[in-house]
Amino acid sequence: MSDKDESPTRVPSPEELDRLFAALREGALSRRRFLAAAAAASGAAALGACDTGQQPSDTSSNPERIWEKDPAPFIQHGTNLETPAELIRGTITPNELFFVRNHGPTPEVDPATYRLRVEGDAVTNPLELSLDQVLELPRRAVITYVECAGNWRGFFPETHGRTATGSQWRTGGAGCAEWVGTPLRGVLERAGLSDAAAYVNLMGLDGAEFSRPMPLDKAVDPDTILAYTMNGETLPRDHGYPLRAIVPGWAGSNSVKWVGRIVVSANPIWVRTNTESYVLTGPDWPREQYEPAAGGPITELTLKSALALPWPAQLSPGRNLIRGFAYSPHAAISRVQWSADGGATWADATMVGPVLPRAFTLFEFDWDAPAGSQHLLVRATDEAGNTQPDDVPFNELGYLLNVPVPHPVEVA
Ligand SMILES: Nc1nc2c(c(=O)[nH]1)N[C@H]1C(S)=C(S)[C@@H](COP(=O)(O)O)O[C@H]1N2
Ligand SMILES: [Mo]
Repeated sequence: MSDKDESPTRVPSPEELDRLFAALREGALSRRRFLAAAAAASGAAALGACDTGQQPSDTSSNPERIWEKDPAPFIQHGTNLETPAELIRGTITPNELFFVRNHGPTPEVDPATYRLRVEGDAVTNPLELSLDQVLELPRRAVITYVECAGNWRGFFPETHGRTATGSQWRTGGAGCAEWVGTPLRGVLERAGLSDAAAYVNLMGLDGAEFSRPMPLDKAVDPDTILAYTMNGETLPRDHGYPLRAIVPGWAGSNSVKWVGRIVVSANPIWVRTNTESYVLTGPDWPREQYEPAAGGPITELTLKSALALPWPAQLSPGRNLIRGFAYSPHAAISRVQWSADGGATWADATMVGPVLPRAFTLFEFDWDAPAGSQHLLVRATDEAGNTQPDDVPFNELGYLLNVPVPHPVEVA
């Protein structure tokens, strides 16, 4: 497994990864072997996959056809697919590698009969639009990451000595893409909002009937769009074909997939996803304050940075080029620091590639790794002056964790 004459953190070229995906599709490479090969191409020694205790997937791991995409490269959590962080190698996450957070199986929506309906007590001119009509509306392209509010939840035992309820994601519940669609604002304007309009609920066509309300202010932000392409391709089914919301900087649950209905109301709209889930609960969030929700509904995400290495990683002693990615919902990343001594001393990493607000920003640094069990810490700062905190209060459902978590590295 350890091919020591290769730099252990070499990032696979887009061509290499394309070749692997092509071989996988043609059946020239088994699904089981794909993960090992992809990890080997990134110098990752397939550890990320092995150490989850999960089998690399084969067809039997997608029994009810939960996803359209091939689950092989991913770490699976029920109906969700986590991107192995060592495969993050650019600002843009390829569609094949983009994480999937599904409350049920990916639905098949017929574009011919698809309709987007806009209605509610604060709508003066209820609308029904066909897909063709949506595609004719003004276009806007947005490069932004989408992140599940529960990303990093799997670190709570380490940071707080307690397990939070839900899928135990490490750092791969986020991805960054270029989305093209039409601003939600324009659709709402066509539907004519009354002065009282205050809340907007986006509703999915999946069997889980997933929906998530947001305040009007965010719905009319010019960058909140209804997207129909992802990285230049028709929106993939797993990511919401034919139409999904993209709500930059806010918890992924707001970016409702397979949107079929939009309800605008003068009053707060309470559904499961803003009363029972996607709320901050626990001793630090007194319930009474948020009735009828069990805690404060999550809106904006938190600033984070992560290493593009398997968990745990295996490296050779001596000089290693370490890479990672950072992102903030507030502003562009301005600084990334790293520490190999538990945070006693920090050095600056170098940012590489585009530095865009609300997008993955890549960084790298050289580490002269001593033999033995080591830990690496990274910490990002954004242009708005936010830095990853040393400590955050616990919340029972395990959202928004962003304290720097020591990344285990075996150096041998
Ligand atoms: N209709 C619908 N939309 C949905 C979901 C869902 O299960 N159904 N999951 C949400 C959650 S919790 C997240 S984090 C994002 C994930 O987007 P992705 O699967 O495209 O990565 O989709 C959101 N939109
Ligand atoms: Mo999510």
